[in-house]
Amino acid sequence: MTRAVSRKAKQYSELTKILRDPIIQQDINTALNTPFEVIVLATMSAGKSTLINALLGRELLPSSNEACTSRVFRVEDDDMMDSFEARLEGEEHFSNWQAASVELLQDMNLSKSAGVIELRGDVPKIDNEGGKLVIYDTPGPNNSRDSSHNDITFNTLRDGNHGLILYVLNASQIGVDDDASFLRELLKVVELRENHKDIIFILNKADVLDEEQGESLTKAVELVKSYLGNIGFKSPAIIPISAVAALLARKTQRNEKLSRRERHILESFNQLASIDKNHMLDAALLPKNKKSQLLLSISLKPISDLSPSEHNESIYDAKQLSDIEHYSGIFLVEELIQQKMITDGTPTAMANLVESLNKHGLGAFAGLFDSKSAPEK
Ligand SMILES: Nc1nc2c(ncn2[C@@H]2O[C@H](COP(=O)(O)OP(=O)(O)OP(=O)(O)O)[C@@H](O)[C@H]2O)c(=O)[nH]1
Ligand SMILES: [Mg+2]
Repeated sequence: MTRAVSRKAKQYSELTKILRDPIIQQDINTALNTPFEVIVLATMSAGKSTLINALLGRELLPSSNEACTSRVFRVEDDDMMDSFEARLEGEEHFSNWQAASVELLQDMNLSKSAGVIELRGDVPKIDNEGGKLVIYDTPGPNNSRDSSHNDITFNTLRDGNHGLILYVLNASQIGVDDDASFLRELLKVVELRENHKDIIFILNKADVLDEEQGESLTKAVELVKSYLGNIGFKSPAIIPISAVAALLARKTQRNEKLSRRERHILESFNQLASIDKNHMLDAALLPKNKKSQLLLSISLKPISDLSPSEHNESIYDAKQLSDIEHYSGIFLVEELIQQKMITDGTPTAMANLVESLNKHGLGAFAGLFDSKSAPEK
């Protein structure tokens, strides 16, 4: 062992003793749990809430084909929780945490107070590495019946510090006026503020395109690329997905009951997935190396289990449901979020950690967390 390595090993062991102090522990936990914030934006009914529900693997956020979300929902990922809880910000304080259900969240969404609705629980496919994932659902700002939606969404965007913006486009309405004006406003905010790091465009409802009728997904992605380019988004990353396909597959994995209509839709996704499960992923537009690296990570992931309940009534096996998830394109969105958390979130969390060590007069240990000087295994 070189002298430098033995010095570091000694420092690690000294640090372990100091770390038993509960105040220091709490500060370090806070630093390591630095939020990595993802904000989901789109005009009304593009599928923001459905996409987030797909990421949660269950139906919680209210969604409908009319103007729906009327306030900001803040979802905090907690890897240690096995169910979701929700609370509502009132005039003076938050309500108590309650077990989350779609009914409770619908009531909260309709309640008069204007505060944020908070949710916490485990976002199943994302590990809180490099920070703690926080996802914001926002109201579509183009609601002519309620102009407050525009203010709510833009204030959340301007005030936030978002590691990633997911902008959802509706494949059945590419290039409509409301969307173009929202995108122009978004571009202004992004250009003015340094706290918005990256945008990924999600082409949702890609399942509505009928390839046999000449509605090619690859062409739709090209169309979106030139549409975004004309607005001023150069070299956009565009990921086609079907949030509904992902959500229905995951609800079935969890043994949640589907309506007759949902079962019917799921069966159509099952058939599409069995013909070509890579349809969405192939059409995704990302830098070539990045895309092959993401696809490789996806191919190495294990198949999600079905809910262990003996009464899992699904007519599909675990492989079929995993193929529908794969077909939906959701894995690419999840892998991108996860990698972004690691590459962008980790340095922030480490900087916060070093700051908190300095605050406790432990600056001498900061070098242990600098990847360049840490001893190799
Ligand atoms: N075919 C299809 N329909 C979808 C998909 N995702 C969402 N939808 C439907 O689109 C409608 C609107 O979805 P929401 O998730 O409520 O949309 P939103 O963007 O949250 O809308 P607001 O909250 O009003 O801004 C619902 O009826 C969804 O079932 C999809 O991938 N494919
Ligand atoms: Mg919504």
